[in-house]
Amino acid sequence: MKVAKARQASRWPDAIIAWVSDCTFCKIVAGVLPSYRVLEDEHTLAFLNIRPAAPGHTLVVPRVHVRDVWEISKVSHGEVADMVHRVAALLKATLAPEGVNVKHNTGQAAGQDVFHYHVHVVPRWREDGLRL
Ligand code: D5M
Repeated sequence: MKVAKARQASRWPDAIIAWVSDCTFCKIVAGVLPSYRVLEDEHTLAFLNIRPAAPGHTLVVPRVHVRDVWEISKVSHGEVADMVHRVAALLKATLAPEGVNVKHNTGQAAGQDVFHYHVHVVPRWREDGLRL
């Protein structure tokens, strides 16, 4: 069931809608799937990646379900960008990386695996051997 349609069609609480949704990140946002929350605000959530490319690899998502960069609104994109900026600062202060990758995949062809818009924030160190 598509979350946006379910929201329009009912007055069910978000957690129940997320429970019946097939979207993993909607479930995380609603708290019906566990995650390690790094930061959150009214519009966005940042949590640790379950398959981290590096220590501190964080994902930033809008709370609303939106598929990819082609679907996300300009406003929501700005809110996610703001949270990415905060997460990058937090990672710098806590893990002291020498760099950071900020990355988004849209579409299977580009490597998108979870179809709820998300941005990867990956701390980097010289010679960490990562190929992102
Ligand atoms: O990245 C999707 C990312 O989502 C991938 O790196 C794993 C991560 N993932 C998948 N399920 C979970 C849960 N349950 N918690 C945290 N992280 C998760 P993509 O850009 O779509 O390839």
